[in-house]
Amino acid sequence: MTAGASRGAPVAFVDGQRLWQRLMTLAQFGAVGEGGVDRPALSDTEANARARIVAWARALDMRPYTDRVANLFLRFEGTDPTLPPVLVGSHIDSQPTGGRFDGVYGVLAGLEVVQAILVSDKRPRRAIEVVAWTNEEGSRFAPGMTGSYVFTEQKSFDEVASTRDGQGIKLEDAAAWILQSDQDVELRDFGREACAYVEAHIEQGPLLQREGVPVGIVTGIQGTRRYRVSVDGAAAHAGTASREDRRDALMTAVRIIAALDDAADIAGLKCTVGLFNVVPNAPSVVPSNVVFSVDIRHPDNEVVDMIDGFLKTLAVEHRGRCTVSVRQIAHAPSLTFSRNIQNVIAEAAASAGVPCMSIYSSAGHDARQLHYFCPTGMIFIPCRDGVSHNPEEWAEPEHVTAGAKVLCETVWRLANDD
Ligand code: HGY
Ligand code: MN
Ligand code: MN
Repeated sequence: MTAGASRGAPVAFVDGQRLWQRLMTLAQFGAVGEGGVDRPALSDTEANARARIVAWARALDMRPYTDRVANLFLRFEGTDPTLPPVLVGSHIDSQPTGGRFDGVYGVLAGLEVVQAILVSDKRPRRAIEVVAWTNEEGSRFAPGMTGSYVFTEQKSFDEVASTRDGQGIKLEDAAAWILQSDQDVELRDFGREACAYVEAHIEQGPLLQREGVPVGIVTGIQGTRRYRVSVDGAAAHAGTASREDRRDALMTAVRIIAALDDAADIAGLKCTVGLFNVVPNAPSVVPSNVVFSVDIRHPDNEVVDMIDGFLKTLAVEHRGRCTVSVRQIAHAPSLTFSRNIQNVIAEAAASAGVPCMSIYSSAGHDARQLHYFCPTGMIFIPCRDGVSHNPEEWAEPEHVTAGAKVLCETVWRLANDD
């Protein structure tokens, strides 16, 4: 696919102030303290944020659609409705300690692209659909990326429907609740053809800031495997149970995690144990059960695969008198994005006069799933000191604007390709 040259792209009508205001407005939905956001997937705070975005979209001559996992599609019609649309977006759910930009930036920058086109009084050949994918973060329903996996038909609805959150609520019930709270939003099937997908996102790393470059053209995303490790021992009295009689689930878990951390250090891979549940979690009881998460990531698939085998070996080596089960809940190999889309982004940045550089993504994104569905690319903007998944997350207004301009120029080109 060769993207046509820009025909007077509406980039001049991108209004960074308007986009910034929307970002700050959306940050109020699930606001925590100064700048923090806790907006779980398919929650009432997300439903309210969703309704706000739908209202903005309707005022921009866009039509909302959704599907059974509550992905949100905001369609801006093109001159030829028969052509597959260009998708642009990200997610609006957040981590419990989220910030104002992760995910939301890509959705609202997409809305800004449409508003700039509308204000420019032009229409693209292809429709443009701004998308908010369901449950990207995976903090409420694990694993994440639900909406993009199911839309691209890499997972079936049935595979994800019975996923439960910490309160035992099923994903399908939470999604149904969102759908019934929608006002006049038409339901669509999964897997609808798309011409391309572009996602704008904060880098969530320090590189662009360190290089002083406002926009990154993302070359790919590192590979990952995610697990839940469950250790079963036996509850016992902290004062009377002898060391040799103990089946201490916590000490077994600690030995496994310490050995894994040493291996990750040697292999140079990112290893995170972010979730850790102890039962009965009582000071004078030897723990009978521990469940913890393992999130490993590395650009080299062989390293990720090597650690996969190593984790299972550790579970046997350190189990002592406990039993240990290792359950993989997600696996996504590292990938390289479409060269053509990267070129379109580079041309768009040049024509918009925005300096850019190539950059690799250490964070996961819905673009990973779209990559297997249609030509896909990503645009990064810097975030202060690379901080994200943290209330301190911050992006500079001029970078928010620069990224939206490059996104606008890119989407305009793709939506008018020959
Ligand atoms: O975990 C990730 O990489 C993404 O930010 N959810
Ligand atoms: Mn994100
Ligand atoms: Mn995130």
